[in-house]
This record gives sequence, C-alpha cells and structure tokens, in this order.
Amino acid sequence: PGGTILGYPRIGRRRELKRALEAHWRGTIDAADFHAAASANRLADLERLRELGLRADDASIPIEAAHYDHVLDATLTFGVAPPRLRGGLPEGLAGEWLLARGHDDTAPLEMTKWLDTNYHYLVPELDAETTFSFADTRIVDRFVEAGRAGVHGRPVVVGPATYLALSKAADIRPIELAERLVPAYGALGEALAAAGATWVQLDEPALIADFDHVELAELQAVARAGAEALRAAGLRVLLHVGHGDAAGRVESLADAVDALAIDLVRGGAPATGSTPLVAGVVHGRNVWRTDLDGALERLREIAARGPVAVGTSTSLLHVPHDVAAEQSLAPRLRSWLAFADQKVAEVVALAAALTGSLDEQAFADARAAVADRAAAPGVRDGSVRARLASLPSEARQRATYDERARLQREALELPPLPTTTIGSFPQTGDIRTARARHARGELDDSGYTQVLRAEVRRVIELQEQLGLDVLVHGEPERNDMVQYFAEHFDGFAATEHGWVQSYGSRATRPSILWGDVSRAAAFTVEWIAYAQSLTSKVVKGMLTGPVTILAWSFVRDDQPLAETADQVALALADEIADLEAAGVRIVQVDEPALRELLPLRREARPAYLDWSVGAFRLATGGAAPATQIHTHLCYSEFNTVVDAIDGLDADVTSIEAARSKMEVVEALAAHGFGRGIGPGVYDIHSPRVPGHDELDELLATATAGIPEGLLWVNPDCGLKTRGYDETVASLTRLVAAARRAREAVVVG
Ligand code: THG
Ligand code: ZN
Repeated sequence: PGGTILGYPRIGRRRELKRALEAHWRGTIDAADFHAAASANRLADLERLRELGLRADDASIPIEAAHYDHVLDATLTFGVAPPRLRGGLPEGLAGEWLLARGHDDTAPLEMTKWLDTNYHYLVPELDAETTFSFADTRIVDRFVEAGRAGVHGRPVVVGPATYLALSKAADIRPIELAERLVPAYGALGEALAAAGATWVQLDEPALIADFDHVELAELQAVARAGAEALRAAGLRVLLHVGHGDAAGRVESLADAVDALAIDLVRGGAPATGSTPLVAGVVHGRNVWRTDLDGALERLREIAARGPVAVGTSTSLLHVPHDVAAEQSLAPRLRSWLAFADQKVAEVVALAAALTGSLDEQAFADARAAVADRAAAPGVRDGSVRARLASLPSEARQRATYDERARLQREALELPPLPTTTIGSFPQTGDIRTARARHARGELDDSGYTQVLRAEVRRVIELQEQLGLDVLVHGEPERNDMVQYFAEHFDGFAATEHGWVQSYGSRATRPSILWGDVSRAAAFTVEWIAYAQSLTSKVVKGMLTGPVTILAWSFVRDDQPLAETADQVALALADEIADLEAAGVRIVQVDEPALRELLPLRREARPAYLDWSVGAFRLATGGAAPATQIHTHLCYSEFNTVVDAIDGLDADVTSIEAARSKMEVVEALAAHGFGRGIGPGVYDIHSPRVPGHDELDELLATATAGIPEGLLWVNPDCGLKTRGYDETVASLTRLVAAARRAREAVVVG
C-alpha cells in the first residue's frame, strides 16, 4: 500500500503557466517558447511531488497538466472537432486556442462548471456525425517527458462516460456516441503501453452525479467499456470517481478495473471485494488540515476488508499550491491549513503509518492543529450564535408582494419598463493600477479614495447622460464581488498567493471562511451614499448574496453550510439596515452562484434549495416593504429562474436571456409569475454592440410575455469586463429601445 494524489494544480506556484499562456497569446513568446515554459512548469511540479515524498517509480504520480483545460485535452486527444468547424480545425496550438478562445467570427467552445466545483471546462460540441480517433499524442508525450525526468507516472484521461455526459449535441444524446468513442481509448492505451506506461487513471466523476439526459446504467456501461479498452491494451486501470458518494454506484465496475479511487470525505466505501481501493481520506477541495488520527482509523477499517492505498478525495486542482507562501496570514490560522503541498505530505504520512512507520511528529502536529482550531476564539462567537438561535419567526418573511409593490411604486415613481444595469461598470486600467499601488503602499488611503470617487462621479454622470432610470455606483472599489465582502466581514481571511484556476489562464483567490461571520461596521454605505449625493435619480445598493459568498470561498467544514449561510445572511441584513438608514431605496443582492451549488444528486436538491433560499430570505427579510429588493442570477436556466422567483421573493430579478433569444421569457409566461423581472436584452460577454432591430425584437418578445408593470430593461450581466466605448454605445441603444417599447406599450 502506498500513497497517491489524483491530480495537482497546473497553473504553477507563481502562476507561471498563466504568464506563459498570456504572453503567447499576446505574441510576446512563440510556440516553442510557450512549450518550453509549460514543460518547465510541469517538470518543476513533478520534482516538487517527489520531494514531498510521492514515489517516482511506481505510477504514484499522476501525469496530466493541461495547457488550458483537461476536458479540452480529451477533445484534442480524440480528434473531436465541433460540427461547425469540421475539417477546418487548425493543427497544433492554433486549434487548441481556437476552441478555447475563439477567433473573429468563430465562437469558442462554451464554458461551464466542472461538476459542483468552481472550475470551468470547455463543453465538447458533438452531433450524430461526430467521429473519434486517437488524434493527438499530448497524453503520451507528457508521460514520456516525465519518464525522462525520472518519474514513471500515471497518465490521466477523462473517461468516456464523463466526457459524453458533459458534452452537448443538437441532434443526439451524446452517450449514444459511446461505441464510436471507446475504440479511441483503446488506441490511446496502445500508444501509452508502447511508451512504457503501466497504469492509467480514468477519471469518471459523472458516475456519482444525476443527469436528466442519461441513466446511471448507461454511464456505468460506458465507463466499463472504456476501462476494458485500456486494459486490452495491456494497461492497469485506476478508475477515479471523486466529488461525492460512490457507494452503490461503482461496485459493478470493480471487476473491470485494477483499482478504484473514491471520495471518502463526502461518501462511504463501496464493497469492492479484492479490487484495491485508493481511499480518498484527504479532502481535495477544502483547505483544512486533515484529522490524521481519524483518517488513519478509517483507513485501518478499510484495510481490514481488502487492499487499500491512501489518496485524496479528488484532484488537488481545486486548492492553491502551498500554505508556506502565505507569510501574511495570521500564524494561528495558517497552522490550521493544508493546501496542495501540505495535502501531499498528509497522504505520504498516512501511507507510511498504514504500513507501520508512524511519523509521531506529523500526527502530533495535526492533532494539535485540529484541537487548536476547534477551541480558537472567533471560530465560535457567542453573540452570533445567540442571535441565530433566537431569530424571530418572521425573520425570513417580508410583507406580501402586492403591498410591497404598491409602496415601492409610490416611493420610486419609475416610468414603465424602467432601465438599469446589473451593477459593475468597466474596471479601467487606471482603477486597477491605483488598487495595485494602494496595496503596495505607494498610494495612501485618501489618494486611493479620491481615484475611486472620481470614478463613481464619472459613472453617475454617464448614466444620467444615457438616461438610465435606476443608477449604480459602478463598484470601482471592489476587486472581486466575493473577496470584497470577505475583507469586511469577521470570520474571513484573504490569501496573498492562494490562486485556484477558474478557467484557462484565469484564477481566483478564494477567501477562507474560518470562523463565525459578522460585520463590525457598514462598508458599502459610504459609496452608495456618495453616489446618491450626486444625482436625483435612485441609486441601487449592491451586495453579494450569502450563497455566492459561500460558493466562491473556502468554507469551514465543522458545521453545516446552512448554518454558515445564515451567519453571512445576518451580516448582510445588517448592511441592508444601514443602507436603508442612509436613505437607500433599492438594494440588489446578487446570487449568480445559486445554481452552481445545486447538488449533483437529485435527492439532495430539495434540502439545498431550502437552506439557500432561506439564507437569501434571511438577508433580505428585514428590509422595509417600501425598499425594493433586486437580485441577479447568471447562467440562468428556466427552472432556476422559476424556483428563484418563487422562492427568493425578491421584488425584481434580472437574468441572462439575450443569448437564448428570450426563450426564458416564453417559458416564464407559460408558468405565470407575479414579480418584477429584467431579462437581459444584450449579451455582455462580447464587445459587440447590439443592433436597434435586435433590441426591438427582444423587447417585443419580452413585452408580449411579461405584464408591463413587471418588466425591467437591463443588460445580461455586470459590465466589469467590458470597455467604456462599447458600454456607452450599447447602453445608448438599450435606453432608446426601452423608450420605443414604452411608447408601444402606452399607445397599445
Ligand atoms: N469571483 C469569484 N469567483 C468566481 C467569480 C468571481 N467564480 C466564478 C466566476 N466568477 C469565475 N470567473 C472569473 C472571471 C475572471 C477571472 C477569474 C474568474 C479573472 N481573474 C484574474 C486573473 O486570473 O488574471 C485575477 C483577478 C484578480 O486579480 O483578482 O480575470 O467573479 N470569487
Ligand atoms: Zn450575471
């Protein structure tokens, strides 16, 4: 029995891969230099994993490290050109970047969340004509590269069941293409075996999820076929599931594979007889040190039933590289944390202990850290707990919508079809430079505030010129819509280098929610009040909702998410009360991630919706009936929107609708609904300025489906990533289109 991990961060300890990618895209470095930089980054990580104690000679080290995305790697490996690019996909890196980033008129592959993580993969586009072949040797090449560096590793590939379950196709259920796809795995296996590989890791997390379009039995059959194809090539297969409870879902595959890696943090151990288990007792997705005593006990129980090795519950892709880089974190908090490198060391210590060579010091340190964390001040805050324990029964319940709507109409005096934006305005280079200089101490607080206030003034003046009805301050003071809140709440800490890949070259630094959450003082009020002082129009207060704050942070694991969400909700409720006291009449509480935390398993969804919606309602439940509560959801699907409108009880909900040509509106009209709604009339994800006719058409669809008194006119999402030129042009047209629609409504 040994120890292994199921994957490792690929962006580099200092984001070397990001820098290489972006330099190459800018044209600063050519393909050869890019390959050299990517290779150096991979080899540095392999070296690090050896130093940390993983064995280099027995396939314990996973070999993966995609340039951009591991699903894209499978797409390229198996020669899957999207139907719209069939025959026209360029060779080499050009083809890879075309799929990842698009070019001129060619849209990139769509991005979506990898399971319930914060990582986005590129969605394969298939159709009934799609064929598969072993078309690209990158997986083999990386195995050979590692071998030259003295590492006999374990190549990793996304399995066929997961690949197809996460694909989309216009005219066929993707899983029906399995018979064509599986032979390509056989060909990959033969090439790997010829290169000297002994094991391959087949990632099949789809086995633990529920899908609407594919049955578990189909996924199992396809995963089995993939494993058999690789075995027929002479390889041993480690089937890796991860991301949830595999018990009851993988037992039938035990005879088709040589070992099974499963998540023991979120699930139980399947009975797999003599098939070895890689027991995922070290959490691959959180940042807390493992209770090594507890993990060892668990391992011993499993070892009594069959062969076992120690593993992580998932790839370590989802955590930052190294706690040691965090020299500014409070030492006490730091002592509770384990990032990727610390988790590798935990795996190694557990593997040694399982074979009888217990590292007393490592276990004693872990024991002390776990105990210290449980007892530390701030982890449990009596006043936060007392407040939650004695919530009044109406804490999540506002006045009826009808009453609120009447009071809000009187208070706000808005025209029909009011226009607004989602909240953020373009974050210019000047703002980013000022923030960086402020962080480095080169710009003092008052200098920084001056820059930000000047930006707020400019955004307010611009919106007045444009003729928008409900204004925003533009959020120049916020680096990130979650981190900004974490920085102002107690119970959170921010990291300096804790980058985690979000997609491609982009990463976020999730905050660490370590203790009971509360808010010492108002922090958004001064910005909104300043913006409001500059205009006679209504300015919206802007907050991030409790679910999104949890979804985009590393959250404590010692209490249910529901409890933590309610604590965040109360801190937000305090901020809303202060905004109201300062005269703010509309407050938007964004929940773009509401959908993202939706459990992969059907049976867990009702409980999730219950607490997530409950937390939002706790945050907003204290708002006066005359205060208009808005919310915004990203990547909205019909079901999410209906659930949200029914459940969140917001007065106005803005959603993405332009890319789907307002389909969601027709669906909503059929459902019937009675609260304000702002279906986005243009897509902010591209710099394209929408045409007048296009806007008129979308608005006509919207006015046909939505009662006049409920319809708002706004873009799809925040404008943070756009430039000012296209923003001004697009919003000018948006306001003009709303005015034309208003006349049509009033006349008609
Ligand atoms: N904030 C947080 N998490 C998120 C999002 C967010 N998760 C989901 C989604 N939005 C991810 N989207 C992005 C979009 C852009 C970037 C990262 C994630 C990005 N990052 C910069 C980079 O990598 O260069 C770094 C930004 C920074 O300096 O903080 O551009 O909005 N928490
Ligand atoms: Zn959005």
